[in-house]
Amino acid sequence: MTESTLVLIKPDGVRRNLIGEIIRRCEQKGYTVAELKKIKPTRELLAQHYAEHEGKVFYEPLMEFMLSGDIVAIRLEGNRVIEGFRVLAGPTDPTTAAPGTIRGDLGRDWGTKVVQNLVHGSDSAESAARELSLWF
Ligand code: IDP
Ligand code: MG
Repeated sequence: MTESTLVLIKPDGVRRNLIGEIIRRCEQKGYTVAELKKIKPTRELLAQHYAEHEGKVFYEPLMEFMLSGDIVAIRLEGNRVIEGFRVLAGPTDPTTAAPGTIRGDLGRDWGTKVVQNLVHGSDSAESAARELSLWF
């Protein structure tokens, strides 16, 4: 059964003109861009999206970062795309993310309070369903 995941190109990716490069990697892998939009989300939407991180030290910097510019939201489709996009993205920390991954190839530590790592990808089927209904 084909599944969908939510991919966000975060404000750092949009500012650095990496929208095309990130989508290229998804398409080259064989996944399909089913829906796509460029938006400036509200704080309310982001608070729902990142509800699991409320109260953590990086929560407020994360909210400010995600509010700092446009975001591209994508519904990416394909068999096992939830797991597959997380592998394409690489782990959270771009300094140690392996070369070959989006975060490993395109990201680095910029000395900011929140890790700027270019993309978000849903981490489970439950998260994907919840997040897709928030953003689309
Ligand atoms: P993920 O994006 O790899 O799923 P999460 O743990 O869900 O990582 O965290 C959401 C976002 O919050 C990360 O992508 C990153 O931007 C930021 N973040 C997570 N952990 C830290 C941290 O320990 N310090 C600073 N920022 C963090
Ligand atoms: Mg996460």
